[in-house]
Amino acid sequence: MGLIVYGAALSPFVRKVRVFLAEKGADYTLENVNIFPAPDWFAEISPLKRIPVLKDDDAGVTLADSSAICGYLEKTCTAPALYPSEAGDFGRALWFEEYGDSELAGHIGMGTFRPMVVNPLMGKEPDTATAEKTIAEKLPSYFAYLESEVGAREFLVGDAFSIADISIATQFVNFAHGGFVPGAEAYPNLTAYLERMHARPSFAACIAEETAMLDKVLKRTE
Ligand SMILES: N[C@@H](CCC(=O)N[C@@H](CS)C(=O)NCC(=O)O)C(=O)O
Repeated sequence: MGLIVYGAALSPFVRKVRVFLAEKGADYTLENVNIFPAPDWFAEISPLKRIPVLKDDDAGVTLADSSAICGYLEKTCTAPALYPSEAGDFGRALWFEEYGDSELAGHIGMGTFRPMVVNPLMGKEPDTATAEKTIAEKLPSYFAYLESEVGAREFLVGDAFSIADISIATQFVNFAHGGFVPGAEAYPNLTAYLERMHARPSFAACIAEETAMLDKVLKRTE
C-alpha cells in the first residue's frame, strides 16, 4: 500500500496519524509540508490547507483530517483494532478523540506550544506570559478531568490502547515540547498514564525525532 502523509512532524494531528500508522505496523512516507504558510498547491489535497493529509495512491483516496484518516485506516488496516468494538466504549473513545482534537489542541496549541515553540522557530521571542496564563487559568480543569477519567485505568477506554489514548497523549507531547508537564503532585494518575503512553515505541519514535529537530534548530536541550 503506497501511503503518503503530508504534514510537519510537530503537528499534534500529524503525530496522531503517525502513531496510529505505527501501531498498525503500516509503512508510509512523510512528505514535509510547511504550513506557515502552506503552499498554494496544497489546497488541491487539503481544502482547508491543514495538515495532515493522507494519500493512499493504491486506493485513489485522499483525506484531509486526522479523524477521517484514522477512521479510514481502521477499515483498511484492521489489526490491531484501535477503535473499541463495544458501542459504549466506541462512543467514549470518539469523545476523547474530539476532546483532544478540539479542546486540548486549542489550549495547548495556541496557549503554550505556539508561544513557546512556534515563536522561537519563527525567530521571535518565546511568549512566557501567555503560556503561564494558559497553564494557570485554562488548563487546570482539563487536567483535573483527565486525572479522574484515567484514575487507576491503564488505558482511557476499556482494556486496550485506542484512538482515545492517541488523541489525548499526542496533545501532551506538544505541551512537553513547550517545556511543561501537568505535574505529578497535582495529577499523579495523568502523569503516570502519559509516561506510559509516551514510552510506547510508536510515540517514543516521534518524540525522539521531534526533540532532536527542536534541539538542533533551537540549540536547546529539553
Ligand atoms: N481537524 C484537523 C485539524 C488539523 C489542524 O488544525 N492542523 C494545523 C496544524 S497543527 C494546521 O494545519 N493549521 C494550519 C491552518 O489552520 O491554516 C485534523 O484533525 O486533522
